[in-house]
Order: sequence, then C-alpha cells, then structure tokens
Amino acid sequence: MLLIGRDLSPFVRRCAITLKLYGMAFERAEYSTATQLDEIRQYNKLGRVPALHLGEGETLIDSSAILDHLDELAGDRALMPRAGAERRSALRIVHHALGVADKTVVYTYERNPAIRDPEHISERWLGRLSGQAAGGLTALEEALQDREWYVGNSMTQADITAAVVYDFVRFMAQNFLEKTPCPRLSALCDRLSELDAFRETSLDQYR
Ligand SMILES: N[C@@H](CCC(=O)N[C@@H](CS)C(=O)NCC(=O)O)C(=O)O
Repeated sequence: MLLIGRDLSPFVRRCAITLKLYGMAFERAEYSTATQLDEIRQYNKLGRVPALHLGEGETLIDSSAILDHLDELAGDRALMPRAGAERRSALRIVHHALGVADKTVVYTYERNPAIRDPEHISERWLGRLSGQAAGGLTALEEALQDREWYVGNSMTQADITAAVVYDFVRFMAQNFLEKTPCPRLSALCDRLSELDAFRETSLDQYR
C-alpha cells in the first residue's frame, strides 16, 4: 500500500497512525498540496490528500473511506466500534474533529500567500471559520468529560482523530486555542503523543 500525502495534513496523519497501529506495512509518497499538485492528481483527480494506492490500478481517496477499508482488513481489531451507541458516539466525535480540521485547513489556506492573494484575504470569512472551529473544539472538549477515552474503555478512532486534529490546530492555529482552551483534549493529545505511531508521525518534523 502507498499512502499519498504528508503528516502535516490531519487527514493523512490519522490514516498513517491507524496503519501503524494495525501493524500494516505501507510506503509513503509525501507530496505537498502547496507545491506538488500534479503528482497528487496522479492518485486523486481532486488534487487532495490522503489517497491510498492499493496496487493494480486501485486507489482509495478521502480519509474516511481509507479507514473504512483498513477497519475491514483489521477485522476484530478495528478501532471503530462496529455498531450501536458506541459506533454512533465515535462517529459523532470523529466528525466534529474532521469538521474542525476542515475549517482550520481553509483558515490556513486563506492566509497562505502561496494559495491566496493577500489583498483578497477576508477577515469576515476568517472570523466565520475560526468561530466554527471553536464550536467544534468546544463540543470535543465537553464530550470527553473526565474520562480516559471518548468511547468505552479503550482507545478508538474517536481518540485518534480528536488528538490528531487538536495537535494540528495547536501547530497551525494556536490563536484558536487562546480563545477556546481545551485542557482535557490537550491532555489526551499529550498522552497519545507518547505512542510510537504518533511519535513517528510527529508534527515536529515540520518545525
Ligand atoms: N474529507 C477529506 C479532506 C481532505 C483534505 O481536505 N485534504 C487537504 C490537506 S489537509 C488537501 O488535500 N487540500 C488540498 C486542496 O484542497 O487544495 C478527507 O477526510 O480526506
């Protein structure tokens, strides 16, 4: 399997971490969305990452579709609860986190001169995006309460995705967290950052 994209993308990183946690062998094509769009388009005509090339001309796009496939391969070890209330809770957390990631990514693109002309930056648009990200972060912080894990008694995809997205926000848009501190989520992220799968994909490589 070949994973396309860099760990700077929270969508890519949650796939890389999950592959590592499942112990599945994979290779990397660490293309940047800012400078290597043509290379990325060979795998995803949308020009987005992640994509997971499975071989024999088959490629999956979008982190949720990729993780759905990996969970199927993982069988009983799948990190997403299979059904019922636990699955619904995990999906609620994962999609709040993905929403925060979406809004934060667009926020950073709006302010990136390689993507957006500085004279066209809209403060109104930035305010809307940061407000939406803050709403999602608040939902994630409240949902964790004082529990060790979001769902049940062990780590699930909800914990992984929430931690990866929090780490991304902390790295790219620290100003969001000044207005919306998330101490519980921060502690979860720090705890998971000790795992090899998180350490090996650490954002420190982009400092
Ligand atoms: N829903 C997608 C979102 C993927 C996404 O937005 N990826 C960003 C990188 S963080 C990207 O490729 N952006 C390039 C662009 O849209 O121009 C997923 O979960 O994989």
